[in-house]
Amino acid sequence: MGKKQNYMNYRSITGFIFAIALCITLNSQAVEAKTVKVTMHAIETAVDIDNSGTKYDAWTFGGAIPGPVVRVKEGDLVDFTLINDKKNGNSHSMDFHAANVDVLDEFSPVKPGDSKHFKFQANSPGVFMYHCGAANMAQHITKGMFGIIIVDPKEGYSKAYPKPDREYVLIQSQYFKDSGDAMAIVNNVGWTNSLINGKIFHYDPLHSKGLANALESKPGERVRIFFVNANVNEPVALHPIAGIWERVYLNGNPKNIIHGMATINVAVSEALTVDIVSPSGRTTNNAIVDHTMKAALRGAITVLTNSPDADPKMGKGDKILPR
Ligand SMILES: [Cu+2]
Repeated sequence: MGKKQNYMNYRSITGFIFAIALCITLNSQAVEAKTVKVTMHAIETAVDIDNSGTKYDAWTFGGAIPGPVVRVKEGDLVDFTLINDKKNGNSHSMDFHAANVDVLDEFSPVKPGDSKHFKFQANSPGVFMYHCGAANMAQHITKGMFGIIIVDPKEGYSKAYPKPDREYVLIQSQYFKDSGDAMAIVNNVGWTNSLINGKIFHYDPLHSKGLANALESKPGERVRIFFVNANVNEPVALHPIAGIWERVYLNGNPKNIIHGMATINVAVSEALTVDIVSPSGRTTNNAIVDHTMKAALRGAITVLTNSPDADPKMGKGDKILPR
């Protein structure tokens, strides 16, 4: 009898210790992952398509092309709401490439005046496109409904994924002057320009006749670029003229490293992270281009100036996507 009681006590004590250990483990996981609330409004509105103020009837997330930068940490729960403004003429939807969900449920279209709420856990680190998937999808994307979600790795920076001095988001897309003809867009007919973050030659002072500001860094700094190919039909040959991609992280995942690339091919809808380190001790410029000439000369040229006078705020905080 006494022996049995001792055995029972021993069992309940080990069970108790095990339960405490489990609680501590679960709690420490819960503390790490956050819930990040993201609300976007689908807004059909006119926007500037170049640095001279040429207007374009766009469809947007939040009133600008591209939509807002969403930035979370690996493991975070994204709590997302899409509100389709009742003044809009079209249904819209949200397709996050960082989500593992149901295309017929979470990504379904939302009528004007309605909203849609869903959640997903951002379990893959890297960079991902998001876009509207409502029909005709080619038209909704070229009209401006796309953006980037950055999922920072939970391990943080490391030797393989060093802390950059500056970060920039560059999102390339195709511009069709007659964006009312959805089937022409599908067939790539009438593509007149390339947009970088919503504008033709957005950060190219030379081609924008002095109206543009180049991206900035200081000599010798590591500049990290989060790039998205939001074209509907054209791959991108991403090349930094007068430089080399010191590293390329496919899909932005720190585990997918390629070293010393002059040009990296970026598929339609693909996102990736590239690092460039300029020579120290002198001022230099890079022209980050889609080396596919029909895209470069349509607007896909971005100047990065590496100078001691670089604005210390550029490429940091909300200046990673200069509007
Ligand atoms: Cu849409």
